[in-house]
Amino acid sequence: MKIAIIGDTHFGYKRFQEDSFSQGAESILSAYEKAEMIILAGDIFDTKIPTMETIGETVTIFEILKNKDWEVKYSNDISKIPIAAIHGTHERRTKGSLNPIQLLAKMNYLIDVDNNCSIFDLNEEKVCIQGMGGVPDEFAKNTLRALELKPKEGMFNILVLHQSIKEFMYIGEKTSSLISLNDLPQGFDLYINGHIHDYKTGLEGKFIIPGSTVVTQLKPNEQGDKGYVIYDTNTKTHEFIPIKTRNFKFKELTFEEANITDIENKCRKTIEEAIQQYKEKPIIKINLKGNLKKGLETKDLDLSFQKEYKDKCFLFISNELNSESLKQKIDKIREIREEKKSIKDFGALIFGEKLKNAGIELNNPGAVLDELTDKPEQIIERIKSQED
Ligand SMILES: [Mn+2]
Repeated sequence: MKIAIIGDTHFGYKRFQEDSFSQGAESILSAYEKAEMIILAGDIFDTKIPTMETIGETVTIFEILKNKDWEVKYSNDISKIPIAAIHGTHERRTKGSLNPIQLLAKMNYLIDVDNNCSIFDLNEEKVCIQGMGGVPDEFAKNTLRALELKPKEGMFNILVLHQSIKEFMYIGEKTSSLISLNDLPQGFDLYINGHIHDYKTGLEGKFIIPGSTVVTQLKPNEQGDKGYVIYDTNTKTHEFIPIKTRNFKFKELTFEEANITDIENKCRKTIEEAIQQYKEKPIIKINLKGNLKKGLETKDLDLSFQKEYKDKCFLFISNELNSESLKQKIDKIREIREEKKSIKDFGALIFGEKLKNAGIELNNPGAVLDELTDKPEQIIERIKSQED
């Protein structure tokens, strides 16, 4: 079976809304031509409650998929088209609320494989797809364990995730709470992961990250080709299919005792080179680092020259000059935030212990605590209905 694997399309992403639709659609429609089924690895939409316009635009793209006479059949309901998906972290809503992937499933545009084992047939071949929709990274390990996902005998088994994975993070990113490849349930023939926005593979081709189809984070790792993957279950090999995307240039400029004109000139040079290099209005992100000449302050910097380029590129300049003290401030905020995070974990731990003492065993007390903080009325409703 030839399976197209498409990552984060982020339909409706505000900053580059048109790109999100045109580039996502290009991947989906190319997959429609080339593959026998499609897997979407989460963050199809950019938000958990997309606008009507975004839903409308997305439905228009998915509607085309219904035109094909798909040979691959969904075993539970052969009238459905073989598009499997999970929700990503951007689409995650609390239990009981309808997320946009569940909405598309209700509209028969796809099959939601979150916590669900779905079997797809192509003649004699059976492919079983199981998924875990995106959860906050600190809950990933427990949620994965609680689902107890196991491959099914006599089939080609695929697990679809949408998480940060320790082995694929960059230097400087915090990895201690992340799941690693070793935490994955054993025995699947193929692991697919969304969430990470550049194409990557691991486990000798058994772990595939297709990457996003649109630039959203303005990070250096988003400069590479964007596209999707076609995996062949017979040869157990895959191919990355690049799509036409808006070019993205990331540049870090470091200064030492710089004056204002130095900075402007270097910025202009970078911008003009990128405009020259790429024909169609590129995205340019410049990070200014280092320090200014003594006596000058960050506020003396005039970046109004940016306006001159507004028709030629999408320009983002981030000013981190003289940021020694600023950096310390950021570190402090980060520290507090991380502390908060661990307090949350700690809270889940105490909560779990208290419940245990009361004779209640929960697989994932963190998720219940999450629901309690996110949507307390829902839990209260549930308790009330049990009291009645
Ligand atoms: Mn994403």
